[in-house]
Amino acid sequence: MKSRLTAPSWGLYFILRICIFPIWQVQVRFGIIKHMENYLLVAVATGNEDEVWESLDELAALLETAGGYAAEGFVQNLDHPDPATYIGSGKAKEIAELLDVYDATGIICDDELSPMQLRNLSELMDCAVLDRTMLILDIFALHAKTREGKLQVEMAQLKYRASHLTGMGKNMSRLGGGIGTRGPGETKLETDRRAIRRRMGILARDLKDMEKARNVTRKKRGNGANLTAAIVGYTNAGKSTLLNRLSGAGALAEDMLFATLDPLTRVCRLPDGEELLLTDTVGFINKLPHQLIDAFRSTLEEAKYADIIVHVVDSADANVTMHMEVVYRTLSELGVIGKPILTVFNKSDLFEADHAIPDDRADVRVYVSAKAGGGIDELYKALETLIHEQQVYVDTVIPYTEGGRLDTIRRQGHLLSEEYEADGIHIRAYVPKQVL
Ligand SMILES: Nc1nc2c(ncn2[C@@H]2O[C@H](COP(=O)(O)OP(=O)(O)OP(=O)(O)O)[C@@H](O)[C@H]2O)c(=O)[nH]1
Ligand SMILES: [Mg+2]
Repeated sequence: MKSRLTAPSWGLYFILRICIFPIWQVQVRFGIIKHMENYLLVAVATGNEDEVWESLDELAALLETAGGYAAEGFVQNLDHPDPATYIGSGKAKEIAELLDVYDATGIICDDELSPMQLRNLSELMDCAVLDRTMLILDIFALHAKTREGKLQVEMAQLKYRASHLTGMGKNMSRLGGGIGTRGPGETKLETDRRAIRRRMGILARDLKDMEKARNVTRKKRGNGANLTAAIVGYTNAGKSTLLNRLSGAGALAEDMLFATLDPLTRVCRLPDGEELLLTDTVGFINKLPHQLIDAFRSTLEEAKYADIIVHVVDSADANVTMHMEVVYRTLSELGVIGKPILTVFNKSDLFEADHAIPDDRADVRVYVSAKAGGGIDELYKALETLIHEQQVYVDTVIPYTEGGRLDTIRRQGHLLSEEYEADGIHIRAYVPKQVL
C-alpha cells in the first residue's frame, strides 16, 4: 500500500519546499552560506618583513580562492628557515596552542616545505600542515576544465607527492578531502612511489600526444599567416576581460586567482581592417610552483610562439612593480625573449590619471580599462603600430590570375591602394613578413 502524507507532514513539506529550501539555495548560490575551512598563515622573514606580509596577503587570497579563509597570519624573523621545522619549534608550539582559539583546521606555510619540515611540523603541531605549493596545486585542480588541463594538474600534483610522500601520510588522512587534497590524484596518495611513477609515465605519454596536437594547431594558425599576440600577465590582472573586450570571446573573467588555465585563441579585428590572433593564457604568480611550470610548459609556452606579447598589468594593485618583475622573470625562464612587448596598464578606472608606472622593458605602453572600455582606441592604435613594424611595405603588380592574393593582403595586411591596369592589379600595401 502506498504511504500517504498526513496533514501535518504536508504542512511541513510545503514550509520546507516553498519557504526554507529556496532561501537556503539562494544563500548558497550567492555565497552567503558557505562551508569554509579556516587556517592560520605562517611565514619566515629573512629580509624585508613588509614584503613577507604582502606575500601572506596573497596567500590569504589564494586560500579564499580555494574556498577557505585565513584567521590570522604569523611572521617569524630568522636568518634562514629552520631546516627541520621551517619556523622555530618554539614558535610552532606557540601557534599550535592558538589553533583552538581560532577554531582553525591547520596552518599554511608561505614557502614550499621539504618532506622533513612537513612531517616534523605536522607531528609537532598535531594539525593539518599545508604549504603554498599545495594550495596553488589545489586551485589549479579546482579550475582545470579541459582534459589536457586536468592531466597537467594531475602530473604536477604527482610530482609534488612523489617527492613529499614521506611527509604527507598523516597530513592527508587528517584533512579528509578538504583544501590541499583535491584533484584527480587524491585517492593515489596512500599508494606507493612505484604506482605514482607508473601513473606519471602514462600521463607524460598522454600529455606528449596533446602537445603534438597543440603544435599542429599552432602551425595551422601560422600557415594562415595572421599575426599572433599572447596576452600574458600576473593572475587576476584582467587578461580574459581584455580578450573579451577585443574579440567578444565570452571567456570566464572573475575576481579570483587562476580563473583561466587553458589558453583560448580568438580573432581580433582592428579598426584598419587587419586581423590579429589573440591568445589568453594562464596567469603568473610569485613563487609559481616549479612542478606546475614543468607540467604546464606547453601551455605556458604559447607566448614563445607569438609575434607580439601583450602584457596586462593590474595598475591599481599595491604590488604592481613586483607583479611586473615576476611576469618578466617567468617569461625569460620560459625562453620568451626578444619579442615586441605592449604593456597594457589595466584597471585605469581605479587609479589617478597621473599615476605613471615605470616599465623600461615595454616597446609601447597604454592605459586602459578593459572592463569600462576606456583607452581601448589607444590600445588598437598601439597594436596597429606594432603590427606595421612587423610588416613590409610593398608596391607591386598582382597578375589577374592570382587575384586571390589580394584577399589575403586585405585580411592579413593593410591595403593602401589598388588600381586595375592592363597588366594586373597595382597595389601599395603593408604585408606581414610571413605572407611575403
Ligand atoms: N575595475 C576594473 N576591474 C577590472 C578591469 N579589468 C578586469 N577587471 C576585473 O578584474 C578581475 C579579474 O579579471 P580577469 O579578466 O578574470 O583576470 P585574468 O588576468 O584573466 O585572471 P586569471 O585568469 O585568474 O589569471 C575581474 O573581477 C574583472 O572584472 C578593469 O579595467 N577595471
Ligand atoms: Mg583569465
